[in-house]
Amino acid sequence: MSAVQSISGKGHAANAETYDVVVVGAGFAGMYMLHRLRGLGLSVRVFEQGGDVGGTWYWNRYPGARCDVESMQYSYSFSDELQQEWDWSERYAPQPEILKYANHVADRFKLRPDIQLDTRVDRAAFDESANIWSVTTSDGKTVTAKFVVLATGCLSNAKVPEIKGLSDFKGKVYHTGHWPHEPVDFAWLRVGVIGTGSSAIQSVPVIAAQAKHLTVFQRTANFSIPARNTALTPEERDSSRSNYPEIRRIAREEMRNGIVQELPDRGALDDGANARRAKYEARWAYGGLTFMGVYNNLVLDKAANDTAADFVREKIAEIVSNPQTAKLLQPDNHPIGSKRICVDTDYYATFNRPNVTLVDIRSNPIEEITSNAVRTVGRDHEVDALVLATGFDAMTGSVAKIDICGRDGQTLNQKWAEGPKTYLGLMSAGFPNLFIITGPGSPSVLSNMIVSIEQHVDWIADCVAYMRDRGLEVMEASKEAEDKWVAHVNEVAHSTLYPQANSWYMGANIPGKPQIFMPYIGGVGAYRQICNNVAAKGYEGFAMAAAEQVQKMAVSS
Ligand code: NA7
Repeated sequence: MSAVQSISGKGHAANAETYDVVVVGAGFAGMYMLHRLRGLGLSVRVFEQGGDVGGTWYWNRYPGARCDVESMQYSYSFSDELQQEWDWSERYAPQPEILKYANHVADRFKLRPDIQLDTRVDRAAFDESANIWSVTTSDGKTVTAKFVVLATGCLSNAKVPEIKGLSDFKGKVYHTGHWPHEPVDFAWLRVGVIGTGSSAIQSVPVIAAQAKHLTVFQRTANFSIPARNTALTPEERDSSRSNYPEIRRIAREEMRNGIVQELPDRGALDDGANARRAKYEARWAYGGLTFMGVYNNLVLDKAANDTAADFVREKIAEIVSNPQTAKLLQPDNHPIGSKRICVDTDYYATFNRPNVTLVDIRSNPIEEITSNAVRTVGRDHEVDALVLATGFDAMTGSVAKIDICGRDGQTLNQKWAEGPKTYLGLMSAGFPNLFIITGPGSPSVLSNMIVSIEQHVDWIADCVAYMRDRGLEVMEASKEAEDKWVAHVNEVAHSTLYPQANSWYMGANIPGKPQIFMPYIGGVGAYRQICNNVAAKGYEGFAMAAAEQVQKMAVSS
């Protein structure tokens, strides 16, 4: 039974299918959104560009791909049966297992009948006279819906670099974010990997073990912490499962990044050199993203940050035998943690292998790619296959690919031309009834994504139910609330060291993209509280309309 009975369909093709909600994307966000909306009795259509569910885990199937958040925490919490029955095999789940989990969720909750695969959403246009969205897909069809939810993912628009001659290369070219579904065999091949972000750091050790020779082209060295990945024992799984209510609560409410960890009670300079070193050693031995949680001021105070950065640089020098290679691998142009810290298995040690070469393309840039080589100034590096580990047009790229037209004919791309503007990351003024999951202006990529996805989905579902119960038709972020939020996001970001790096958080990896710090850095706990307070005050900062009546809500301060 449809909750929004008043859809008129006025002005639209008589035969257009009509839904209460269209969801774009069937990754973890889109699947849970579908589940929640169906639970409200709404009619929902999910369009997914890929050939199956799973989103980022469907596309990112490069060798060595795995989550950098521990499995027992990178999982849905909305169903206790689900979290009790699923067995994660390793501390950090490999991509095939996460994809299997996504498929299990789709089957277990019978989501598939409402998901249309292999279908890209090309256009969404809001009809102001009917208060309805028309959504046009790559199969040439148009459907209408009261609400549209963009569950398009933050890291799903793979970025192919504009390097001269790339199309002339005779060998195979792969992008880590768009990896083939068939097995790729690098045995006996000379392989080149361009890029040294998280995807390269995970794949380089695996490719090096297969390839005849591997050449890694590095523009910016990155900080990486050993994962210390290992099989999970039944006891470890049971321990998490029996404590899940508390683990999930702490992740949501008390942690900045949605990952349960011991919270530091002091800054790096409050300890003497020996005590500090002992703490860094302990976290290095423990492994993983929580390294940045040793002290409470590592992303706030450059002097504090330097102590952690120096420690990791020393570790790199200890691991890598060739001093020149070690020096190149030591990051020197950004504070540690200001780019997403990487988590690896044997990355630095891979450069001790006789079949691996590191090429510094910062001081000696790639000039072009020829039919069989990557040409840097004065040298051809011959390769048989190329792996582009060059990242994504993050956070906004997938949204920008859809032609989204809001009030007064304005497109979202026009509105965001100087950087994304949202209220709470959830809505953008001028685009009524259009929600974004983990969009710019929310903690999103700075957090355990599943924690942030569940929070947004629950908030959106509750909001739609609130509107239904009150006969409200249209909801829209107010310009004033949005401006204040954008200023707040910016202010919080600039009180940290994050903006000092040319990161994809800033849009700095895409030529011409406005450089604005996109995610909200205030922490998932504080952010959740803000969103809850907004809802408790009748969706403060949003305008809501019932029939012809528009209630202008007070603007959040
Ligand atoms: P990232 O982290 O954006 O890394 C991309 C890498 O590719 C990075 O080293 C870039 O160097 C390099 N790059 C990008 N364009 C070029 C060109 N044109 N020439 C040479 N090198 C280039 O993407 P990942 O896929 O590794 O990881 C993304 C996130 O996914 C990660 O943070 C995790 O959250 C999961 P640069 O730093 O720009 O000098």
